[in-house]
Amino acid sequence: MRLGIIGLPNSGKTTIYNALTGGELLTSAATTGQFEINSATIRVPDLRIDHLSAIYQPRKTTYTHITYVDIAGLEEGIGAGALAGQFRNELAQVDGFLHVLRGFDDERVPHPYGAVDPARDLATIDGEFLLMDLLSVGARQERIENERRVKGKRADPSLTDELLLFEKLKAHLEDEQPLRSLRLSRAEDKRIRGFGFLTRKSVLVVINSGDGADDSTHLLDPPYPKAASVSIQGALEAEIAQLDAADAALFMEEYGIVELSRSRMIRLSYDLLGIRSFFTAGQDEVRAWSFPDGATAPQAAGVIHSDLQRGFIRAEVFPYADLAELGSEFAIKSAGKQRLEGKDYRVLDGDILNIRHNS
Ligand SMILES: Nc1nc2c(ncn2[C@@H]2O[C@H](COP(=O)(O)OP(=O)(O)OP(=O)(O)O)[C@@H](O)[C@H]2O)c(=O)[nH]1
Ligand SMILES: [Mg+2]
Repeated sequence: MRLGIIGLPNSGKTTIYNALTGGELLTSAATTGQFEINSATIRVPDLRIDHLSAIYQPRKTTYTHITYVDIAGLEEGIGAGALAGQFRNELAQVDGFLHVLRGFDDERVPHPYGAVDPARDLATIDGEFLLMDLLSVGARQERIENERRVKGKRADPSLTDELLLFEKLKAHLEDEQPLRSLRLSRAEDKRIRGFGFLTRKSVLVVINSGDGADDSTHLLDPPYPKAASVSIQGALEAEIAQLDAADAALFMEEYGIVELSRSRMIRLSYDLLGIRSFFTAGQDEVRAWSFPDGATAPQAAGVIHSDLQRGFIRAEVFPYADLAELGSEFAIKSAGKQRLEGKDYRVLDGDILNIRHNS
């Protein structure tokens, strides 16, 4: 899973990226501002895994991961500018966005529009993305119409449906609504997935609120679905991310920080993407696996290994919540809480699975 970090110049994208990843990338003060992309894969903190690890005492503990990509250089006008194609490619490839809005005031750091105004900045980039999607929709429509003209009756009949669907997308975008708020059938959604429309992707709005700012004052809820918001003292958390655990604890105490926004941000971005986790647990390894919401037991088994999906017989299942309550796998089994599930079972977030299979 890849999340792209976007936002206006000097909003603090690289700072937030550093806070998330503990990286030591140079912030814009020292880079050229050219097209530049950095990415880092980090583990998703999960208290359930910590707890499972304490119960099973495995040789190895494995968390799920998420990749953050720092995409520099987003500005008003990019939608129609010279780099638009290359930019759109990068943006289209991520699974969702982390949209950084500048909330901090600092005379030494110029704001592209002069004054701090997170709501305006959100609307600006949302507007650019609408425009980029509108251009992609138009380009596709043109291609379809060309094909129909050239091939006449030999043209694929499904192109007519596609043209209708794209008319619908266009009308919605022209109404200045992001595609994430357009209701589509499952088939329609699948049909447009490959186009990577920017306004259809989930977005976590992150307000970089500045030092000592009261977290709650800057919260800004985006006016569309598949979105959430969170605020963070970016510069401060980026510094803390460089410290070892003991120093970080001291630092947090000194500044009166109870909880870092970092973990909340990672969890929120994970949830926003609609990803769920199931676990496998034993003496060798306790491990979290991500799967898409709604996956069946064989599909979940396939996340572990394709052989397990092919040879799937049944899954032994019990929920993490039961284990947390009863304390051990032995107690789960004694209480009759372990179930045997077949091919149609839809795996739930927090299920602990043992796959029985033919090898
Ligand atoms: N005072 C203050 N300065 C910050 C904060 N966050 C970032 N900065 C500073 O703002 C400047 C820009 O931050 P970056 O993280 O480089 O911003 P960016 O969005 O990556 O910028 P570009 O990559 O050029 O688009 C740097 O000098 C940071 O040190 C903050 O919370 N408070
Ligand atoms: Mg940057």
